Amino acid sequence: MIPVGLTEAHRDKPDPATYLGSGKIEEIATAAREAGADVLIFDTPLSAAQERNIEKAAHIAVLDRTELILEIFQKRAKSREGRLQVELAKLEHLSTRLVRGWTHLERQRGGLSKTGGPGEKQIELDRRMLSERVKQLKVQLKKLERQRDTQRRSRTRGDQMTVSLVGYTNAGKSTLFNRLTRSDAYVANQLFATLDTTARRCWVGGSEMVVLSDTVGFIRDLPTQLVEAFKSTLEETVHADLLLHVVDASSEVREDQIDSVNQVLSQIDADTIPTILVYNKIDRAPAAAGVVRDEKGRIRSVGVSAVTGEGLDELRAAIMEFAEHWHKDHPVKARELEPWEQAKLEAEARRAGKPTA
Ligand SMILES: Nc1nc2c(ncn2[C@@H]2O[C@H](COP(=O)(O)OP(=O)(O)OP(=O)(O)O)[C@@H](O)[C@H]2O)c(=O)[nH]1
Ligand SMILES: [Mg+2]
Repeated sequence: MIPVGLTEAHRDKPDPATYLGSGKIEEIATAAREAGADVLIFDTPLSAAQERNIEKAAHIAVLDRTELILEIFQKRAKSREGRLQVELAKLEHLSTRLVRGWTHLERQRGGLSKTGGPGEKQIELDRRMLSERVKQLKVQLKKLERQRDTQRRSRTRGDQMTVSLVGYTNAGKSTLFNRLTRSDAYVANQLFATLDTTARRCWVGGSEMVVLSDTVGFIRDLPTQLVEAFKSTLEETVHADLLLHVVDASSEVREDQIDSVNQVLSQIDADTIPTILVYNKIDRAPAAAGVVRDEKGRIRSVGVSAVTGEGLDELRAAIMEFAEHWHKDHPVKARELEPWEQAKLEAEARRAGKPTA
């Protein structure tokens, strides 16, 4: 998709039928025709009726914000689970549209006849096929979810803290993940580069390792259908002992982005998990490296650059501090390690990002 034009419109109250006024729609339609555009994208959710009415008035296809996000997710989805989750979200979205179209038809008929015409039959059929497919998808996803659960249990040995990277899309989570775990998760200057959760062991100090997960990025007004469909991927986050909330410190709207992320976190019941704010990209922001504490001495935020590596030692130390507290609540029987076990642990730590001094 290549953008060919951008228009802003200010209205106190959106028109219930067409969202914008007819003059504005006319203006946009003309601009779109001149630019040779194939589709109009609205950066706001539209009702099914609004979308249809604008399409009719402007003679051009219309996508709303929810549909745009769904399209991008569909492009990015690579794993089987990711593809199924996106398909589910799209169908759930479609079904809300069909239902609306349905009540719209019913209203037109004024409730005069119970036996509908062909329009009604078609919608009924579509709806039945849709709900069949939705059922299938949910069964398949449930199966994958159980596998994921088993994997998670086998990964977390019980004596290792789990840490999840969360944050606005494009904040630099995957870059940080790669840097901390010496891996090569996909990094790109685009929205929703990551759709699947990856987890690796990550060394944070001494012989301490945590399980670090890289997750899907959030965005303002993330469609609820997507949050629903991605629940099992997001579960990884919900089960974490600690969240690193990665923020693009160089963004002018970073505070809004923090709010949006917090909103999604509360949607998935992850807002009570201890969190460190990680201000990333300080190489191009006026933010400082290092730890900021609140008045009680608790860690609030850490400034880092995942690209230059600045602040990463402090970040590891901050995680280590949490890990020490965590171990107090999760004691395991300690015993003296054999030399070969010590060597094995050391090798593991090096693979998990411990620098060779
Ligand atoms: N200057 C600078 N750029 C960074 C830094 N960290 C990440 N980036 C860039 O920011 C862009 C996004 O990075 P990603 O790691 O893919 O971001 P993400 O948070 O994983 O994004 P999603 O997976 O889409 O949610 C890439 O172009 C990175 O190179 C940093 O510390 N400094
Ligand atoms: Mg990513």
